[in-house]
Amino acid sequence: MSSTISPLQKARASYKPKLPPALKNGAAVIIKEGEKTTAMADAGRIEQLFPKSYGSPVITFEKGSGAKLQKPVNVGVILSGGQAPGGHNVIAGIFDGIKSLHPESRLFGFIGGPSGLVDNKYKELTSDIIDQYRNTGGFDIIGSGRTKLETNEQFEKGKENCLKLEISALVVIGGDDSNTNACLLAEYYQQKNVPIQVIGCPKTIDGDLKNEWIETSFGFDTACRVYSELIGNIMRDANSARKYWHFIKLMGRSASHIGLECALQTHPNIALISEEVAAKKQTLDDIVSLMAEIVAKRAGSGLNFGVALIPEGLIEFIPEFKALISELNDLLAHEADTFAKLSSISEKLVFVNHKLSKDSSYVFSSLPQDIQLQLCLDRDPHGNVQVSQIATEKLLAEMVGQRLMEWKTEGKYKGKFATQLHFFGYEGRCAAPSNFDADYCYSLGFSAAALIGVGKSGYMASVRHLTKPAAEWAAGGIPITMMMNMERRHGEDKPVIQKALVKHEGGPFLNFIKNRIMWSVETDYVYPGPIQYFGPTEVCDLVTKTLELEQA
Ligand code: FBP
Repeated sequence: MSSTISPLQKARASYKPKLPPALKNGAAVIIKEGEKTTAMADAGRIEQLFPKSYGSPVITFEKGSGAKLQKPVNVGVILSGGQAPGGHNVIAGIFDGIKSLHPESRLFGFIGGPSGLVDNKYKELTSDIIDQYRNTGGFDIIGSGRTKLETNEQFEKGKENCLKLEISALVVIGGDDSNTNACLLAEYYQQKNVPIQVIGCPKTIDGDLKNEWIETSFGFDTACRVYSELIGNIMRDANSARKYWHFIKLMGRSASHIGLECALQTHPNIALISEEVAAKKQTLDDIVSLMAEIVAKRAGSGLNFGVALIPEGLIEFIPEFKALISELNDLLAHEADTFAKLSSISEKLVFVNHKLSKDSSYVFSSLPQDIQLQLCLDRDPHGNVQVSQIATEKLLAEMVGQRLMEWKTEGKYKGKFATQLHFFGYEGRCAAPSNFDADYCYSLGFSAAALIGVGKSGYMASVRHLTKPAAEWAAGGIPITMMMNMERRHGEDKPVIQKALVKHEGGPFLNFIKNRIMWSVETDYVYPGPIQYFGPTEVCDLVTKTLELEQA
């Protein structure tokens, strides 16, 4: 922790996050259990793979106090994957929650993500440490990492390290893949009668870990507010200078929730939604034409400027690229050694190109070399393409520029097209959590503690009714297997939590399509400004447009 803290950080340290009513008296709760559950899809396979965890009921915490623990509990916590605003408040919530179960309970943070558990790198998180991090952004209290916890050897090492510290419960704070692995770990320990509970918490700025029970992942709210502030600032510049088209790529890996939310907050002239591209089977050429038409139309009204939002994962949703990436994933998984041994870039690209099917090779060959290379970069430990490293905004700006040149030659377009390129991702991942994320995260951590208190494992902490004031929030736990289906990863079928993509029939998307034509031709920009932490509730206690419209 730095020796100097900003005035805002100092003032923010005393913010007391709000809790759902059922947790107001502490984490010793009374629970209500629902019916036996199934899985999102492929129920038979999931049941086979998770015989102990499959079918567990949904748990709701009820108002009133349950029994406190007779003995203190030692808990381990892991931050997994990309940073998301509010992680420190989840940890503070776990800490305060387990102390309310028994004042001598202890919290250990595994350092640097899941690898900390395997390599026994940890630090005890005492109240002095926790107090310095309350309501702050970042994951720096213990660090995060992308190591995949999936082998029995790792599970065994984790067991040994936990038992040495007398840890009887682990909380994994992560996205869909990390929570999938938390469930594998929970199942393994239950099958081997290892007395360690495993609880997950839904984290990711991408907003794609959500379903009926998990209304949103934490960090999405704050990250989208930061990006929307920046987009609004750029819009005001674009509208003042009137000479640039700004192509802005927005983080969010696969789903376009971030792009959609930012579009709803700021009203850009163009916002591409990957899921729509996939549904309409739009080719790269279709997308370029669509964008060029909007540029030309605005130019026709003398508006040679604009703002276009491009979701990070777009390329994976364009059908011809989807097929190419899937072939590349399998190819690079199976031929990793040969590929690594090739010394020059051109040798690597030729090797890959020769192994591709005719159609994919055609698409691959049509791309600039830098994009070809970006598509062949190392996958992340979960087998995903690292889409944040693919310069889609550059590719599109160049292709739209070329299309407009052609139209100019044909006399169809007379405007000017100068671009500025941006990529917003890291700017928002560690921002100080908004009031919403500060409250939500603390409540998630507290719920995780409550689930530990009632002896549950293989559950994800859940806080619902989020568009209402916290005084009406409902908290509980959802069996992780309930959110799973089978998907192809690294060339194999694996059980994973189903990713939530943008729904075409959902309120946020319907609201967007109702307005986008007007936004494209007019300059109807909204300037949201920075997140407000102090002041009237109507500016400080907002929820995302996505949540509002989903629950409307
Ligand atoms: P998680 O799914 O782990 O929360 O990561 C989110 C994310 O920010 C994505 O939006 C982005 O594609 C990725 O992480 C970038 O990861 P890294 O910083 O490791 O390159």
